[in-house]
Amino acid sequence: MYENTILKDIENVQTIYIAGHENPDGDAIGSCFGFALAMSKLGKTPVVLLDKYSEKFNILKGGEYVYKGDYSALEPDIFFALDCGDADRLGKAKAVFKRANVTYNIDHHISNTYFAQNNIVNGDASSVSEIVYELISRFVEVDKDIATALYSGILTDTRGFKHSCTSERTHIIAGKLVVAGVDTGRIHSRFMYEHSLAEAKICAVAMGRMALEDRIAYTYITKADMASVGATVNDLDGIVAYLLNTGDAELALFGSERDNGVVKLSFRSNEIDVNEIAVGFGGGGHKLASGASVHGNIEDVMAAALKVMKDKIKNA
Ligand SMILES: [Mn+2]
Repeated sequence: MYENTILKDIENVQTIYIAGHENPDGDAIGSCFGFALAMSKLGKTPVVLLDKYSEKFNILKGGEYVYKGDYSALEPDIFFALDCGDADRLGKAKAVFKRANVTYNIDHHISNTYFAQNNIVNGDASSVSEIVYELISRFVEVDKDIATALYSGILTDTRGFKHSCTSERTHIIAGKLVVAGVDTGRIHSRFMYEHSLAEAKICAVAMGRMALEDRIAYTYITKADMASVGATVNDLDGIVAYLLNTGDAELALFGSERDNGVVKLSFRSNEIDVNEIAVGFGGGGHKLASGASVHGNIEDVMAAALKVMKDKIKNA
């Protein structure tokens, strides 16, 4: 296992850089916080590089290590990239990663490009939070704060222990985290059910435009939609799952307009491989959950994605 390599690599350094993917989700945030708290327990100084994330995550410990300053002067001795399938997923932290002496890539995306010096990639793991638990529990006592961060990552990336990569091992680890003190009721309410007013309103806009064709549930939202209800990209997470929950749907597609003419596509599936579809659009992810960022007009990009999905479902 890699835990000895990690311990050796951090032995003579003080500051430990840790980053998740851009537009961080629960797994990116939970794994970064859990890892940072573990490093702090070892007497190290964690520096977490994360984009702006939903305020929901403010109940987790570890946020105090998020670096708010300018990235241009950072010269890391060691850098851990978490939950990133490729270096571009690091967003503006990518340049910092490139300057680091020692680099680690800890991930569970099957599309991972092995972009670091040390690559700990397990496509069968439910989440990076699960992998981080396996690593750090060998050299740190996992306390309530670490456990809560990692449990939140596992819970959100499996959408409540539901996705196919949820294994017996996932449940065993979750059990250990519960024993370490996670308040499961509070964490489930917070991350599985709670939403802001802006999330509810943007969801309503998206659902007003939803359609179901050939067992594909799909919809999209524009930047103007987000502005009209005061929503941000952090408020869009629940929409694609809601689409796939439609009784007759086998596949779900959600498109959202981003900056600079980019459309973010999210694909979800009950069984059919949507990683292949995302890769075809220059993205990737998991068999049943994937995404891609595509340049173009939102209606054209949606039509192109829908065509590929229809062909796929006909041949499935
Ligand atoms: Mn993940």
